[in-house]
Amino acid sequence: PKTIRLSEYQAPNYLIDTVHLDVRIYEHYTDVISHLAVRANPDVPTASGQPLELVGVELELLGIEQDGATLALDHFRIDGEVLTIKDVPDQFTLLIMTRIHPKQNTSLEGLYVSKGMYCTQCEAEGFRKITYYLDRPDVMSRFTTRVEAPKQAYPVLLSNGNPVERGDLDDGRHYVIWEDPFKKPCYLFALVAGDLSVVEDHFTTSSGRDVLLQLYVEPHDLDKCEHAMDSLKRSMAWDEEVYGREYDLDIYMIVAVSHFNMGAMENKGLNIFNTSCVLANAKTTTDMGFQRVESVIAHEYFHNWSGNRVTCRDWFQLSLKEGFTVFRDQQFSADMGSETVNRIDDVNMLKTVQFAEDSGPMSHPVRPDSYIEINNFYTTTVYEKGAEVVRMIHRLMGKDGFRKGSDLYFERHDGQAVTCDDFVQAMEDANGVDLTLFRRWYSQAGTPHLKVTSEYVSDQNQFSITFEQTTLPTPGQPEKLPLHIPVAIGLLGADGKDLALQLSDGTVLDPLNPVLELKQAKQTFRFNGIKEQPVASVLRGFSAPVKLFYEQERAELAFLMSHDSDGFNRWNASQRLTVEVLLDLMSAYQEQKPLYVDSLLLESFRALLADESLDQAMVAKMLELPTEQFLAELLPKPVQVDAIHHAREGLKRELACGLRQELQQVINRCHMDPEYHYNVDAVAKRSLRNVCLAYVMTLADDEATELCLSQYREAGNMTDQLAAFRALAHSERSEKTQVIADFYQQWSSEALVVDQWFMVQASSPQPDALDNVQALMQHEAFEMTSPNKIRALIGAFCNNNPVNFHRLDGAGYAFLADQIIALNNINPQVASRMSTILTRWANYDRVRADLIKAQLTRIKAEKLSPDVYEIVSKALN
Ligand code: HT7
Ligand code: ZN
Repeated sequence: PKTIRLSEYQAPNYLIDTVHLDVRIYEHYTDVISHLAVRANPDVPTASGQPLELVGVELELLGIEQDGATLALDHFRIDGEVLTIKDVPDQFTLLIMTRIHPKQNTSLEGLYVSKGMYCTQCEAEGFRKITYYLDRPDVMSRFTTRVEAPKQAYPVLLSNGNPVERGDLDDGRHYVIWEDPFKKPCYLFALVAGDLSVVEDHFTTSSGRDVLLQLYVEPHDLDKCEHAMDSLKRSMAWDEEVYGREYDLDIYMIVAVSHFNMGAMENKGLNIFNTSCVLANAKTTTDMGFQRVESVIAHEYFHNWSGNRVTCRDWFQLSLKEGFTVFRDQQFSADMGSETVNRIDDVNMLKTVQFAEDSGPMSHPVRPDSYIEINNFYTTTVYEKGAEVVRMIHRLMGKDGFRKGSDLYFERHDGQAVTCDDFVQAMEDANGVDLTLFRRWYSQAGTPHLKVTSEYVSDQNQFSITFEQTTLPTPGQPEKLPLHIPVAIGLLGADGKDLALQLSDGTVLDPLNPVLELKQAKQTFRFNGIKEQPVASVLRGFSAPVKLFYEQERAELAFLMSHDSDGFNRWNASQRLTVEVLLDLMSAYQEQKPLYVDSLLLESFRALLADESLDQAMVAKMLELPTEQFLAELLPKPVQVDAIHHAREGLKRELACGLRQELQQVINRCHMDPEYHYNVDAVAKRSLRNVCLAYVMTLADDEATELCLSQYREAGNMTDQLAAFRALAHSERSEKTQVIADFYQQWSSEALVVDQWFMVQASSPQPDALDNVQALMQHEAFEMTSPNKIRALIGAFCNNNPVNFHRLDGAGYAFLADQIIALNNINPQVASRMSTILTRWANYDRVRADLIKAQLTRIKAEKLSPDVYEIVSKALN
């Protein structure tokens, strides 16, 4: 497979001004007739006279006409995926007729069929599976699409833009013509044909235009649309208010499909969503599910500006639209709910998944330099680290400065395909600042380590703090340079209040946003006028995506835990204290000594449970122990798989034992409400109750079991029912067999609940988990062609069940390798995502590392898709 490099980017020789697509759906195949208006690119002096090269994958070419005349065989040639047309004039039309077989397309790219519904997925390079085209984001065209299909089976025919004509044809067929007035790259093209029900609403934009909102779903999902529709209207209003961005078409459509490789896709005016990211109601969806729907709806909507109106020049610039849009959806979620809790969740995920990616063989910069398969670069580095980079710009520019920059960016580049550098340039120009050094965040891979030391000199009333930044080498980048790192900071006095911050050079830090800007490998800042030994709260709000190393006493952590004015660092202090205690327990486990839990943690948790004045969502977060995956990433390597697991389980039990009464009081106080409401307080109450329930059930006595069973039976919503179900299913109690069967029976007709059922069983810590997963692969509800089912069963086992996946006999690894080999032929994108799990072998002990490498070698010996090949070969390098 060929490596594509950013350094080799060349503007296209030809542009396509208009595209008329005629898509005719028949029982066994689909014909696509594409009419293109092509011209040589005036910005490329050498373009004129060059052959035209279009790409196509798995297409049957039926014929080509140039300027109305059939193209003779000696005027074009097909070489692999490239259709080359020689001797073309500077301006001409092309008519290309191709035949495709969507029903056989299990890759879920291009045009495919999901539960009888035709739908498309063109990002990143799926359009080439529909017709020959210049399938690259810097070729932007005006699209008209005619969709034709049998009317009874496919009454709904959709594409981008506005419907301009529809009619009936012979043989029970019908058609609809759609016109998209905006130029777009083909990755934003979409088409849907199916038998769908629709929910409608309206939104009036700030300039008074009426927008028709439509949500298309299968008829039995009509009762799960309200939350998505409300979220959409909130997103539209928010983007007007916070970014001044108005929606630009008369119609905004969302279609829910069950077979989908990712969460959703922002096709212009016709978003296509994985059912899991759009459908929600109290009975079938957890609070976390509601949150996910809200944020994905917002994310795709925000792409209308950050991605569609201003798009990417090439796929190396993916973070231009994804990092910025994730940042925007994070801001939106923070505004809709609790800013602190959202930040905690986002940072937890970054530290667990992105930090792991950044220290492995797939480590790459936010703007990658090269790729074999672009689908492999829809990564947490491009998305989440990319969002952190935008967040740092926001912090450095301030809210108003950032808005000035984004206004300039949208105005300057509307209708263009641009680069990450253009984004930074707009921020610089709007604010009159120089971000030259900051740009390194886009090109340098790896997570910087930030070592912090501090000293208080009482007779000088001075507190000094020193930062040393280093970044370890990553593949292809042996040398690393210092980065521009904003470090938000606070110093707490003995009363727990923030002290005024003045540097020794006289600079007074903004009390609302105190930030130190690091630009060198080592830097010291001295604060004057500090009359008492302070406790430092460093990297507030996780102001930069770095690994912080700052030794603080346990008592200081407990102090921050109860006094820090920064909610994020309050939580972080509790995590750091918990990790310290877990380290004690890991040593005890390894030395086969009794587990002893530091009373400082126990008493801090007791105080948290008792204090009703605290934000209850935050209390729930502080009580949640770091996951085994988080600890695996955080602690020194090789990962102590078993010690982590047993220490964590032991700590849960010890805390449950020591705090049983308090836990039960919280459970009583946070009683289940008969009616479900999705709002900040209700979500907080449920989360706190269910964290406490999980603690109590670790004791697995009769009383705890009865508590879970009654919650399981009486819960009026999925959040409470699933929490009780999980606690029972993960226990050793014999009652669980009946509960597992009962849950399936109750929910077998709700695919998304069945996914939860698979997930809970796959993540069970009990030693029979792998046997159960293997048996569930044969279950009537499991489908190897459904990414949701694969993620729910195989993904949950391999990602969320470390102690069973990393079994010392290697059975977990062999199981995953079998599935990757099978999936490689069915759905390469999903197969390659699964194979990234095996790239972390170097983090494990010799025995496990060798077992993982043996499976990678076994996979590599197969005939692989470029997707899986890239991951496996880089992992073995
Ligand atoms: N922009 C979308 C990316 C996406 C995608 C990429 C590769 C293969 C399938 C895909 N489905 C959607 C989603 C987003 O970030 O909004
Ligand atoms: Zn996106």
